[in-house]
Amino acid sequence: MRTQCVIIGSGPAGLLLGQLLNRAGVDTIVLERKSLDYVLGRIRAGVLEQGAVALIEGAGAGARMRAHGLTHDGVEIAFAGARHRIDFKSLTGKTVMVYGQTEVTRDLADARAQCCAPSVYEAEVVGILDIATAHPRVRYVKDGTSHEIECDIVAGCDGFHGVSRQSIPDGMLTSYERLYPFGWLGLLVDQPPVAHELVYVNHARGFALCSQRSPTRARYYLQCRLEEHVEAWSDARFWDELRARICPDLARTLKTGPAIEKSIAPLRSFVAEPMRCGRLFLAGDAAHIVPPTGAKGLNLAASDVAYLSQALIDFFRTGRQDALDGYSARALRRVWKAERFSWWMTQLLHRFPDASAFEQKMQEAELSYLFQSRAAQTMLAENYVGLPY
Ligand code: RFL
Ligand code: PHB
Repeated sequence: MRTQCVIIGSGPAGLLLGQLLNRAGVDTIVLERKSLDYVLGRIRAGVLEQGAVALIEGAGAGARMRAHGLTHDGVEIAFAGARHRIDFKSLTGKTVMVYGQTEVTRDLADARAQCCAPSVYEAEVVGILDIATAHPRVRYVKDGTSHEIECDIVAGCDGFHGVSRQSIPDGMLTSYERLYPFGWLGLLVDQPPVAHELVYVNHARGFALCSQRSPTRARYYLQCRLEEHVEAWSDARFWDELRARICPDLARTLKTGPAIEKSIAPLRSFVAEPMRCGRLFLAGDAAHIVPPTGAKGLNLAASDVAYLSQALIDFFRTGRQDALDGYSARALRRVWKAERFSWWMTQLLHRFPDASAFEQKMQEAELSYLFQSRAAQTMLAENYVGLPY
C-alpha cells in the first residue's frame, strides 16, 4: 500500500489535517488504534478560538458547529465570594465559541467519510521506519495482522502517549516538563449550565470551573488530589463540593442531576522540540501538553495543523521543502506562548498544597491587580481568545 501522507491518530489534529490535505488534493490514510465509537465517547475540551473555528469551516466541517456552537463574549473569575467579568469583546474585539471536542471530532470524521477518504480504525501503529529517507514506512496491526504503508510524509497526530514521538531516536528531541500537584475531576450533566458564561473559581477548598456544552448540558470541574479515585466521588459528593466552592448565588441556582460522565485528568505542561525528525512531523498533543486551565490544548492542535497543512500542500505542489523546514520553529513560537498562558492561569487559579504564605499573598495580589487593571485583563483576554496564527 502507498499514499502521500500517513496520518497517525484520528483525534482533532489528525482529522483536521486529513480534511485540509484532502481538499487540496493530497492523498492521506488515517490510522487510529481505537474504534470510532471510543474516539467519539471521549469527553475533553470545550472552547474554540476563532482561528480553530475558521479552520474547521475551511475543512468543510463547520455546519453543525455554526448551528449549535455558543458564542461567548467573556468569562468570569470568582474569588473571595465575588464574581469578576473579563469582557473579551470590549477588550479585544474577539469572542470564543463553546463547542465540545467530541462534536468537533464527530463533524470532522463525518466530513472525512463523506469524501470517502480512507480511515482505518482499530489499527495500532507499531513502527515508523526509514524517517531519515524520502520513503518512510508505517507498520500497523489490525485484527492481529501486520500491514505496511509506504509514503512521502508521516504526520504524528497520536497524542501524548502515541508511538510517533517515541519513535524519534534518543538525543534528537529535547523535552521540557512540569507536573502539577493536583488533577481535575470533571463531571458532565444534562442540566442547564449554572451561568451564561464560564466561571473559573479560586477558592480556599480548591479550584472549580463551571463550563458548558449546550443550553441543556453543563460540564463542571473540581481541583482534586492526584491520588484521588473517581469511584470515591459519588454524584452527591461532587455536587456538595462544587456548591462549597462556587459563590452562594450560584450555589443556590445550581441544577444538579446524575452524571453522564465523570473522570480525573492529571495536569501537565510538556513540550518536545523540535516537532520534526526527518519525514516525521508531530502535531497536537504528540508534541506538547498544556494544563486545561487556559482551554488551549485543542486550539494548539489546530494551529499546528494550520502550519503543517500549509507546509505540506506547498511541498506536494512544488516539491520544495522550505515551508516544511520552517514548520517546527513556526509552530513552537505559538506553542510556547500558549504554554506560558496555561501555566499562568493554572498558577493564578489553583490552590497549591505546598504554597508558602508569601506565595499565597502573591496569588491574591495578582488576582486583585487583574480585577482592577484593564491592561492585565487585556493580557488575559488576548491570550484566551487566541494569539494570531
Ligand atoms: P488526541 O485527541 O489525544 O488524539 C490522538 C489519537 O491518536 C490515537 N493513537 C494512535 N493511533 C494509532 N496508533 C497508535 N500507536 C496510536 N497512539 C495513539 C489515539 O487513540 C487518539 O485517538 O490528540 P490531538 O488530536 O493532538 O488533540 C489534542 C486534544 O485532544 C487535547 O489537546 C485536548 O483534549 C486536551 N484536553 C483538554 N483541552 C482543553 O483545551 N480543555 C479541556 O477541558 C481538556 N480536557 C484534555 C482534557 C485531554 C485529556 N487527555 C489527553 C487525557 C481531558 C483529558 C482527559
Ligand atoms: C471544558 O468545557 O471542558 C473546559 C472549558 C474551559 C477550560 C477547560 C475545560 O479552561
